[in-house]
Amino acid sequence: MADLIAELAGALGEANVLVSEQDQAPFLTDWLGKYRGAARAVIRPGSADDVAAAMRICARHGAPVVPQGGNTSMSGGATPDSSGTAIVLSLARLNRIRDIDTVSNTITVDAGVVLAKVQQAAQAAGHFFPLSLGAEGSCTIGGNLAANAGGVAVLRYGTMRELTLGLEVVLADGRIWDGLTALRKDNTGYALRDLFIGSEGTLGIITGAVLKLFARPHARASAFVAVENTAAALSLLAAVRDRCGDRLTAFEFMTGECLSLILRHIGDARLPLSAMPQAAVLIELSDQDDEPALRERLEAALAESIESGLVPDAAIAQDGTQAKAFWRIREGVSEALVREGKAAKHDVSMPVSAMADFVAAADIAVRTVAPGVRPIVFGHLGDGNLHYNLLPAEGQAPEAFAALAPELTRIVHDEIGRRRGSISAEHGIGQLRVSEMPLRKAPLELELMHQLKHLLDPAGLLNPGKLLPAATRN
Ligand code: FAD
Ligand code: 2HG
Ligand code: ZN
Repeated sequence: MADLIAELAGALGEANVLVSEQDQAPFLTDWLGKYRGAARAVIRPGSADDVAAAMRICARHGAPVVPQGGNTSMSGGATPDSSGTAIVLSLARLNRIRDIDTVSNTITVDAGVVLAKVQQAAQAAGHFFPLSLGAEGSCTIGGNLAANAGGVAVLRYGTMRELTLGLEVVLADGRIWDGLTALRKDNTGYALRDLFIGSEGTLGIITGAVLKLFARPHARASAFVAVENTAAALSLLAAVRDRCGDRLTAFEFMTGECLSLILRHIGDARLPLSAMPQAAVLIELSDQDDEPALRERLEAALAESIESGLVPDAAIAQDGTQAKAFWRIREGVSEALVREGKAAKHDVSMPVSAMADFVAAADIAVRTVAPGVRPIVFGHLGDGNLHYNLLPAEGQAPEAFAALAPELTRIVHDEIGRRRGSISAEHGIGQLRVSEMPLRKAPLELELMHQLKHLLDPAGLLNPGKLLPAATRN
């Protein structure tokens, strides 16, 4: 059999098969700097047909394939293991907007298109694509789909799954499934699309997608609101929802510790309140009304909460620049955490009604085991999704904290289990959580997942070591 690398170079062109250490380097570590892998080659196909050809070659050679989009995974999902046997398949060259249909309200794109480019294309066509997250300048639609990304507008528009109508997927054996339909109603059997969304590159390589477009909101109103704790934030959520209904687009929570961290590390972040609060919420409304009317509505909702004593302080953005400054704070959290040190990260979800109790219980439990540990808690409160990050106690050696981290994670996830929550709300299982799957998933659920994996990838070549633990493979 001809050499794997030579065959790939023959199919994709030598320039699209990267073998040198220097060329491969950016593809072999993750955004958080937690994982470092090795690869036989990084390949850069330019079309779905190229991906299919590459998959056929890899299947013949039994070479594992790690799909990679923008490489912003928070769970090490796009980083190969250290064996050096994998082919990293970058979708970056599949970067075309294929079609915008303003009657059907859909946009059809290659999987490697960067999210921000899709947002811009939708806007240029007078429409709106609502997925929005801190990494939107570099993450790709394929990665968003494979991770079923959430972000800051899920409250109103749903996760990536809810924003998707059709998919094009290259299977492990190189066949192309053309499921690029733009149908909003199709009851002709199992929803294969939904199988691939959230599959983290373990069932197929997504090469294209039909996404939903929405009416572009004409008005936005944003407020940065102090609250005393998670329970107060939840009461505020109910009050704002009651007053503003579906206009409520984002409701992002941050504790005071989280805000202090951001101000310490993000140079251009400024707190828009008179003093550091116990916690704060960034609220955004959007609709088709005019902006002053929407701002008035938000002001009225907040005035009631200020009067009732629920809200000690609040700032309402008077223009787009101020609103942007509010969002700069929220979007600086991940970067601030990285600058502070290695956090034990948790991306958990639970019923919204359980959140205040969860935070109180988890804070006590982790402090019992690790006195001085610093919980940095923030997230998408309206979705029942918190990012419960733990930083070492001041002055604690990183190695000492790293040794404690698995126990802290067990404690946090036990609290989540008690509330029937999930140990991954939006970042995926990747390699970060894979060993916890047998503990946190019902055996029947895991068995069915393994059977589906076996059906679509019998040789186990697609993103091995991610999502499904090898030890429980049937
Ligand atoms: P990658 O990191 O390249 O890959 C992610 C996973 O998808 C991997 O398992 C990979 O193998 C697989 N994959 C990639 N492309 C394909 C494809 N075409 N076909 C099949 N599998 C593929 N996530 C949220 O949900 N909400 C947030 O608010 C959020 N904020 C973030 C903020 C920052 C600063 C960062 C760094 C990350 C954030 N993330 C968030 C995490 C991450 O999930 C998203 O950034 C994004 O969805 C990943 O897209 P990507 O193109 O970078 O995918
Ligand atoms: C966010 O909501 C992301 O900002 C990243 O999901 C969360 O860094 C994190 O823990
Ligand atoms: Zn998030």
